Amino acid sequence: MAPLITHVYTADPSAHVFEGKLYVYPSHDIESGIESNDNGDQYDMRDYHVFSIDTLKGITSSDTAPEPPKVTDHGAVLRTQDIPWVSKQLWAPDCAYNASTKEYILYFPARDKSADGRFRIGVAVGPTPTGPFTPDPEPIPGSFSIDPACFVDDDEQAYLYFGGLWGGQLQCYQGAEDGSAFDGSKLGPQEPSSDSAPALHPKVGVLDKSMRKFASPPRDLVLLAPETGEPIISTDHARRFFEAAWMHKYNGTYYFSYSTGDTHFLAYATSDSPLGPFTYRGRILEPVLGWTTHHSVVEFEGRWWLFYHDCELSHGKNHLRNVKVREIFYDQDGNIVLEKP
Ligand code: FUB
Repeated sequence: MAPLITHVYTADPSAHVFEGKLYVYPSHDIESGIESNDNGDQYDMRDYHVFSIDTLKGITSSDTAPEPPKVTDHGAVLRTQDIPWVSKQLWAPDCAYNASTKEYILYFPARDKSADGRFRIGVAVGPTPTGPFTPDPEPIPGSFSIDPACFVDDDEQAYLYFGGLWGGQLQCYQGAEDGSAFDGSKLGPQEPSSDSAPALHPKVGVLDKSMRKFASPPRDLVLLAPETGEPIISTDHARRFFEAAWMHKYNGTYYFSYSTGDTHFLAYATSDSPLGPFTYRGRILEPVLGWTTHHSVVEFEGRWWLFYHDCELSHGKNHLRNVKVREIFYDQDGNIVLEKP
């Protein structure tokens, strides 16, 4: 599959169907000249664009598109300078519809203006899927780390999944799963590393009716190894959570998918509850060109799609990425597979 969007660099695509149309909320990568490091400082994004796609019917197999889908760029809908609490780095966003208030809510992580530049999660609210979005003046109270993904269940209860290691700062909150204690000595590419220490878990917060606040403090979303029934251990880098949380539901089962970071897989785990525990199930995607891998899964026009990114357009520059899409399938046991069973 060729890059979906070629006039700007895009990454971390969160895809949703709103009002019958497919909308993609990605990061907007730019070259700002910051040297690459394991803290992710080179990901120095300053605004968000929203894109829409009327149909994906031209895509006839998993990785070819005789007629590439027409993608509309709705322009920059939110900028760093519009958001009072943000200092820099508008990272991977998501969007959700609040049916009770009839508002679209853009969720985004960014560094705040504190001395250590903590990542927090903000919201911006608008009347349509493309905004205009007005940011709340403060981040979501009690929010921390990166990569928010909002999942609204069939009963309209909304959940916010989030977290990211190393540059995403999740390791700074060890021992305080609700984010109430921050350890600045753990900033940077650090995490627990012992065969007896569990990996750090992603977080989930139950949102209140406004979908702009947590109803209760965030908690660990526990990921279990199927062979032990115990939490995945910290040295299991091929399966431990790193970043890029996403939740979807298929046939009544909750699918939590994520990036394994330094092993570059998109992995998934399943549960019968949106709050877990989740049991590791397998990989959705093998490593792509570029260090990061980040995705979303969405049903559209009766088919299931994986939106993801790689670095084809920039010939492999890790911080200049491009969004792609391919069809995915489920086998008879509910496993995600890339080829039609
Ligand atoms: O785009 C910046 C960061 O890179 C995201 O927040 C991570 O998921 C990774 O894709």
